[in-house]
Amino acid sequence: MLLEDQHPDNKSIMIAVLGRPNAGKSSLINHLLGFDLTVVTSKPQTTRNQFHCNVVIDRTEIVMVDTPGIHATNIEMNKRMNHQAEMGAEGVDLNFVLVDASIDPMNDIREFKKLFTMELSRTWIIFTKTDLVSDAPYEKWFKEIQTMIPTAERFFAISVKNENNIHELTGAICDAAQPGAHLYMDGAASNMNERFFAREYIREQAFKILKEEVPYELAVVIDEYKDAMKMDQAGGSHISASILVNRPSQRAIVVGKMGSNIKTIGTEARKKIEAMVGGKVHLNLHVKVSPRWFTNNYVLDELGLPRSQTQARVWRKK
Ligand SMILES: Nc1nc2c(ncn2[C@@H]2O[C@H](COP(=O)(O)OP(=O)(O)OP(=O)(O)O)[C@@H](O)[C@H]2O)c(=O)[nH]1
Ligand SMILES: [Mg+2]
Repeated sequence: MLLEDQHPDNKSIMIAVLGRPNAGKSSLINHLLGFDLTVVTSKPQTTRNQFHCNVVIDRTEIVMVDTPGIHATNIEMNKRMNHQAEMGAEGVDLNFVLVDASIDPMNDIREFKKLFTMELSRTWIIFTKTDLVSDAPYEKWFKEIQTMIPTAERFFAISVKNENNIHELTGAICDAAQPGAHLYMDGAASNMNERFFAREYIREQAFKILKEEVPYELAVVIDEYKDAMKMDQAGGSHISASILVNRPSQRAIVVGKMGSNIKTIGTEARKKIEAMVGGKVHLNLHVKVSPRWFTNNYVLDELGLPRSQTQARVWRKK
């Protein structure tokens, strides 16, 4: 479709969805999309990259930028995750700062403010998980937040579990959208491709079944992606992926007794990838020990986590 062919009543808005790890950013995005595009788990630091998640309601295109939760860290990968969140907020029309209402929200927002170094443009504060809170002083919290984030213009107290204020939030987003062309004229759900989401869905299953530090010292890289549609290939798509771990003992945990863990990860991820591509998928998983992969530039680049410009300058000076 050509730009000039777009409907004259089209509206559009781009929103960065920001906050601390586990605040409910990806859950809210999936809820507004109406399907599970981005990965949600009960563990903090699930989202590692910033990317667009798009939905069109009536004639309004809403582009939500999912971002990693901002956290204090000395680990190279995690610094780059924080940088991804700041990149996600660049040039957007509106920021949502999500705050979990169920655990010490004011402490959470102070930490966020300390670690998020960018100036926030127009911002709405979204208190999340209100189903877990019986009575909370949202108005008072919001007033205090405004002293830290002067661009915070309003707040919503929501829950994706019981739909509290979701309808109101959706209406307010559509009202805030400005007349203009849709960015994704072909109706694409994301700026990331199926290869990216295949990687995410494999990692999601690993995050769900593995405990303690293993999920954080694990990454997935796609070694081969043969798309049945593109190659006109009967019998489905073929995907080979490596699950990288830091230590040999973690390899044994990921594989599990008689291969039980890797089998579950593979089966569950395959089902989700098949639903995404709308066809049969053959998924081969390998577990590889790659010591300290989370400090390795090549691996981090492959994972879509480039170093920040400030880091790059420091590196070049040496
Ligand atoms: N009870 C309740 N739980 C919620 C709600 N929203 C999210 N959660 C849960 O909170 C946990 C974290 O949700 P995510 O959406 O992954 O949080 P996130 O902010 O994207 O986390 P990171 O990607 O790690 O930064 C999951 O277990 C969700 O099911 C809610 O409205 N109510
Ligand atoms: Mg997330």
